[in-house]
Amino acid sequence: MKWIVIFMGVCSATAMNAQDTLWIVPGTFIQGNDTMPALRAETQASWTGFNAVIDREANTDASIVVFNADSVAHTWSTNAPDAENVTLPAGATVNVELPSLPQGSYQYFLNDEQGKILGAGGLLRIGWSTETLFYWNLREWQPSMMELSAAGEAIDWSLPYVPRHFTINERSYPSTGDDPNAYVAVNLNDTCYISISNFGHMNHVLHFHGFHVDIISATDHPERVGWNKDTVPIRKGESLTVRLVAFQAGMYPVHNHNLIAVTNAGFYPGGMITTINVMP
Ligand SMILES: [Cu+2]
Repeated sequence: MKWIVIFMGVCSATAMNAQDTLWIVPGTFIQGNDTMPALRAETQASWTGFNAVIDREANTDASIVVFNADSVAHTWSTNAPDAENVTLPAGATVNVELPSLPQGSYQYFLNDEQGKILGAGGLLRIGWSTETLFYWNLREWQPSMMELSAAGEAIDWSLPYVPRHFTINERSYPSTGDDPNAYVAVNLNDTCYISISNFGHMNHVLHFHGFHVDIISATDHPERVGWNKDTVPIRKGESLTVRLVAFQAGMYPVHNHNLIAVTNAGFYPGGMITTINVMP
């Protein structure tokens, strides 16, 4: 029986990114002139600044080992239906159950206030294997709020929320072009899938130039599955999957339709902009 389990483990490792351990790591996030205390869910024990993606098979119970390398406890959760909170004590290793889910895109995150604000959490992709896949982890960052939260202060959510940075996979434009998961490079007539998740504290809306995408899954709006749109809203906490059929060659921007979200510390262009590059 043990051998069967080991064999299955090896098999799933050859599919996508069968990450079996995550580290919750504190560090420093630098954007422009802003240096922010931050947290990440890393694929390794040391800080890189990028949140890991978890891939799992569809309709299968799964788990992941999470090591909380921070000096305070955090709370793990996901946006799966009926998700439960799991306490991650400081310095502890916890085996977290992942629910059996249909194919789609979801998110895992830290559900305590400090964990949410300091930005640990990533895509939970379910049921994808050989498809051409990209992912966009959407977040905003308000340095003053992060400083307060890192110091253990409670956040007054009635105050204005004025983020200075807007990122896709922890990068803002033009650095989004350096990320092979954010920059969609495909060949003419390829079909690809993009997992998008909003980890921020505000709603976002993305505008695709050149293409209408098909909504394949949406955690908060299942009625939108099957829609074919060039503008896709993603509510805070929502995850969705879109399918893009690259029927024409060229370079096409994808950008947040909210103008504040395409700036870096107030300067345009920046923030949540990436590119679809279809090579002939
Ligand atoms: Cu546009």
